[in-house]
Amino acid sequence: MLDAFAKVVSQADARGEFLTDAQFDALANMVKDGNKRLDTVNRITSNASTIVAEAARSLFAEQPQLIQPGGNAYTNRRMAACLRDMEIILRYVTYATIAGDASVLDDRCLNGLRETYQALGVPGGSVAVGVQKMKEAAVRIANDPAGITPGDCSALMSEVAGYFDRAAAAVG
Ligand code: PEB
Repeated sequence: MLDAFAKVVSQADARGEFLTDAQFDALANMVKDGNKRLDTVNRITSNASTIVAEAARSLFAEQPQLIQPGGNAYTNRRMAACLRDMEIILRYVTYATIAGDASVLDDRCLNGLRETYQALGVPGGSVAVGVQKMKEAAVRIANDPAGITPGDCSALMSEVAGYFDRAAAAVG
């Protein structure tokens, strides 16, 4: 598990060289915009249940077979497992965002997840749709200019969106 700083250090050390200008600039920008990152993670974290509920409602409205008898979210046990899975994935997206690196998401959440779903008979494509819906809700909430010093968060929002896309691609 790496963060953006440890990643650059391990890359430089593998070459036996000092940090390159490009590596240094990327980290300097990350530090400069650090409050945006902290605010983003704070907002997603404190709205996690809203993000999961909104995405799940929208998924089940689009794919009602999931909540009908025989569906993979039918019965409260499966529904609870489904909501829990979405929350776990969202939690790892917040870890990747604060770290500025996807490795925690890859190593601790996504590695083997597709195979797990295949073994359980859970439709990975539907999980991927749920993750995309969490992305929409999370970016909307994180990027809301209300109640915060306004600024350009486009690069950070694409980074966050990229972590959701990575999760969706890992299971879909
Ligand atoms: C992954 N999910 C489930 C299980 C595991 C995971 C390991 C089996 C064990 C259990 O039921 O608890 N666990 C989860 C995860 C990590 C982890 C992401 C990462 C670290 O440790 N059903 C649907 C939707 C979808 C869904 C498409 C979006 O209809 C999910 C939610 N996951 C779902 C369901 C089960 C499950 C288990 C329904 C239960 C399957 C079953 O027992 O039939």
